[in-house]
Amino acid sequence: MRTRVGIVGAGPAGLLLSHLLHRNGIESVVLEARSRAYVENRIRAGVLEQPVEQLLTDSGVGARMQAEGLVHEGVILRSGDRDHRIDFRGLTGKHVMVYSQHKVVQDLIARRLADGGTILFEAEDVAVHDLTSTAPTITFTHQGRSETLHCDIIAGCDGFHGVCREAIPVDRRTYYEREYPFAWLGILADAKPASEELIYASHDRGFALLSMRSPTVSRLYLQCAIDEDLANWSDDRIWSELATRLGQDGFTLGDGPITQRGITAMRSFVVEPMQFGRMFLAGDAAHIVPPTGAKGLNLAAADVTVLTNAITAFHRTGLTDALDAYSATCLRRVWRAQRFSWWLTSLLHRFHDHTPFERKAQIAELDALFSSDAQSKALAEVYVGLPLVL
Ligand code: RFL
Ligand code: PHB
Repeated sequence: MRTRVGIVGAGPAGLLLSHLLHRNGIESVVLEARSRAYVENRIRAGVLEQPVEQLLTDSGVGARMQAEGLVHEGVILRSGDRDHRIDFRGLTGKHVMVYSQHKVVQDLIARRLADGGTILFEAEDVAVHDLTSTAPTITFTHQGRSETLHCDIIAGCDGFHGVCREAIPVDRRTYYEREYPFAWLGILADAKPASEELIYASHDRGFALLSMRSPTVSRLYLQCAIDEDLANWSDDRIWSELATRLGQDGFTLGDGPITQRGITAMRSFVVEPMQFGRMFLAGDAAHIVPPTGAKGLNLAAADVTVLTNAITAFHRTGLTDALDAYSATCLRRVWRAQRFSWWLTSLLHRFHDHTPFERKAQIAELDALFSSDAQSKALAEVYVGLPLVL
């Protein structure tokens, strides 16, 4: 088999890249380890920055998002009995869109297939080769047959646990990493969201987040121990802990059947550079942010925008300048999002290794944010989304 761009991974990064390349007349093949049903139902992110919403709309895959997505013009930060609303519209003129990642994935798959694109699901034993040559290859097994995909360029969009990043020789890459001493327990529930806007709550018992997927489906998270056992969390215990941490006079959470639950580790991670020879990493394959800033999916969209531009320039002129600059171009925005996600995580969570002094300083920092338009605006500017290409 031969194609111009071999893409490993049919998450948001790989699918959007394939779609954007197609719009520029560049052919690609996507190889995905999981089944179509699996990737289309994997519950993950829910907040799209305005530039990402715009990208999906402008590239012709935004119709369902515009019909079903929820426009949010602010978020609420809650600390004890104090609320502070970050007014996105007032502070930046922008908003975010609450729309499930798995629907973005469904929309992109439907569109790629309608446009005649090739996505090979359940591709096994995917491996990348000859990365420093001008003719790299990907080997894999599909429907029991061993295949070799010859390409000009490989895009490693295979997420944090994929194979592409690890194919970069150890002495040609640097990992920057931070782990956090807690995790998130997340649920999806058939319950009307108790607030029209997201609530990020800093509480003595730990952080909690109220989010949503639709006017009838709530998405809620609790800070929990890193080695938390889900079996210890009955539905009653989850709802009661959420009510305690999100609770305030006059605020009732409401409840309903929990339809999904899971534990998410919290990590900050970047590989530099995000490229090796003719292979380019995008999305979670190259970087992970803790979910507090809602940046992961959005960063993936920014990376593939830069990569599409670079591949298109190469395709049209034969020049590799933009490809050579890919990593440096992406990393500027990646590190801005890393800093933001780390900072918001540090501000809102309980750290059990904090000294009393550090805890007091954390509360004072929240107080300063709640009292300052300037600080609120700085938060809002990054939350609604920096330009996709900095
Ligand atoms: P993905 O989505 O992990 O897709 C990678 C794909 O590669 C496949 N794969 C392979 N395919 C072939 N061969 C192999 N060897 C392969 N190995 C892996 C995988 O099956 C998969 O289909 O990475 P991508 O495309 O880079 O997208 C990144 C986003 O998924 C991720 O950053 C976000 O979900 C993070 N995230 C959030 N991001 C936001 O922007 N806003 C949010 O509100 C938000 N909330 C979240 C989140 C992530 C969460 N979890 C579960 C980690 C909330 C949570 C709870
Ligand atoms: C979500 O709705 O899943 C969500 C929202 C905001 C975040 C993280 C996750 O910061």
